[in-house]
Amino acid sequence: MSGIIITCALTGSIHTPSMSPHLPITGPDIARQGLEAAQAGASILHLHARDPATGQPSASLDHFNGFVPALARDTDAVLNLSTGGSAVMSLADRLAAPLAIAPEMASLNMGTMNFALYPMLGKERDWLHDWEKPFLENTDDLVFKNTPRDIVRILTSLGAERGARFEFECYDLSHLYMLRHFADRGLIEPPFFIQFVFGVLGGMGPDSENLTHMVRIADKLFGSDYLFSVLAAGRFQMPLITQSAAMGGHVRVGLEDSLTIARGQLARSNAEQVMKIREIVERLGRTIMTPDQVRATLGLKGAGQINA
Ligand code: KMH
Ligand code: ZN
Repeated sequence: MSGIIITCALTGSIHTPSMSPHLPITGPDIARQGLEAAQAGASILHLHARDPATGQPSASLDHFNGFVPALARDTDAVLNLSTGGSAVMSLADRLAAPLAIAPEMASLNMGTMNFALYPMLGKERDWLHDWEKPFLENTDDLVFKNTPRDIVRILTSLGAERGARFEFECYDLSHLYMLRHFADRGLIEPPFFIQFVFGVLGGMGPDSENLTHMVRIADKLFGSDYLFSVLAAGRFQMPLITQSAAMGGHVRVGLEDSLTIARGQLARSNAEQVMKIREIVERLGRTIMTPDQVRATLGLKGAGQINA
């Protein structure tokens, strides 16, 4: 089977500081964990920013600049900035830092959806920050807005005008048809790097049957014009990304998507998850792709073309 791309999503905007002491919050922490993840074999680093004082998801360019220049300097990994930010942010806020940095890659969420995080409230805990519990509670009335007009705005401003290519986040079957729609409009060029997202309440569930069906429909819609990767939330991460690797797909790990390394055991770092999936996929006979192999495969503009 072909080489395999390991993406690592370092911190995200889903988990809150009280859930794990290993979730990187400050610029130096994110930079250090990103370097370690790249050294462990991650060839794409998917990046969100946080307020270093409170751990809150942040759209601030200053907060992104707390780690992006260091990662650009110290790794050759592909830097992939989130345009999803946090579902509570406006699209203008979500786009501010990616437009300034003009990364090689960015995420692009292929549909408006519920993004319910309140099930993570679970057992009572000592919250480190006042914002955490209401942030999670209020996701019972939260819409993650990604209309066709929003998608065109991102494709135009970040893609056409700044040369970014995309990790298309597909949380549901319908998102594949939305992606096909934009291909039919000539607004996206293959190869399409499609991230199948499992286990977010509001998107499809983490059933292996859903993965095989997403591949079946993606094959029908995109033929050889796409590559698929898989991310899965929480305890479903390793089983589903292992299935992806066995099917010839690619994988995404990282504390953005799951805080654990095994059932009930917190991962001590992003790199620990990278090392675990690397061992699994190499035993399956897959070879890790280097960042430059990823650039050649996905048609990326090159690390020297970003503002970092
Ligand atoms: N948080 C993941 C479920 C984005 O950043 O734009 C999907 C994601 C979206 O990473
Ligand atoms: Zn993300």
